[in-house]
Amino acid sequence: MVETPPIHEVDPGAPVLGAPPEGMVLVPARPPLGAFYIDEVEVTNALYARFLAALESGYDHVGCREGEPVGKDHRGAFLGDDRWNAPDRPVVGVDWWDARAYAAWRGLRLLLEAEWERAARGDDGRSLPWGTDPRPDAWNHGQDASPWFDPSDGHAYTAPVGSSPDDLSPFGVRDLLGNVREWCADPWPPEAPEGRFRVVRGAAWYWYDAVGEGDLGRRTWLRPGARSFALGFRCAADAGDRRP
Ligand SMILES: [Ca+2]
Ligand SMILES: [Ca+2]
Repeated sequence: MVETPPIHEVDPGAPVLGAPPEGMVLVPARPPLGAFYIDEVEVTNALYARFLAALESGYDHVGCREGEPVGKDHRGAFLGDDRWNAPDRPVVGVDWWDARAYAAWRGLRLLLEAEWERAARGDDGRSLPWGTDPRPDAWNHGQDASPWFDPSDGHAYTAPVGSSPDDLSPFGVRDLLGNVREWCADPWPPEAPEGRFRVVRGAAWYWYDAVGEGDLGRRTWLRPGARSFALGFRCAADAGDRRP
């Protein structure tokens, strides 16, 4: 497993050069995408709790309010449920607005779907992190029959982030295949800039993200206000030098 990364403040107006911010990895440029940094692991409950604490201490998230429903407090839907709330597990029950607000608080942003795709599938467009052969023991997934979760991979529900050593992308990003699905920035359908839905990528520990269904090409979409105990997110930032 990977230790929960510390929080980092990144000035979005400044080019980010050199080594990636701690807790993030660099994905090199491949036109039309520039180089970008991406969280190595899904945003954890520990980090999200720091965002909630900042809100309670008066942090004004005015910069992330465009289009946001009025009065949101950004508290996840399952804060009182011990199955999901260990500090090292991915935060779940957060809607798209929550995810975007958290990213803005860190000085980061949500991933474009194309960036998620590049980070996960690498230069060869692989369907699974290790290639093409299904490996049911290698990632945290569910099953397509009741009770919908599958503990045979070592985890019935969400796993501590980075618990599946082989769910590792060519660039060193963990759990893009499984654990929780992840909000992306993009509206869906893409031709509608203010589309009714937002793109969700990856599979998760629950239900239809069964081992036979889940691969890195999996895309779903949900209304931006949707919350799920199988849905979280991670953050990204431009790597200002656009180096190859
Ligand atoms: Ca599982
Ligand atoms: Ca994931």
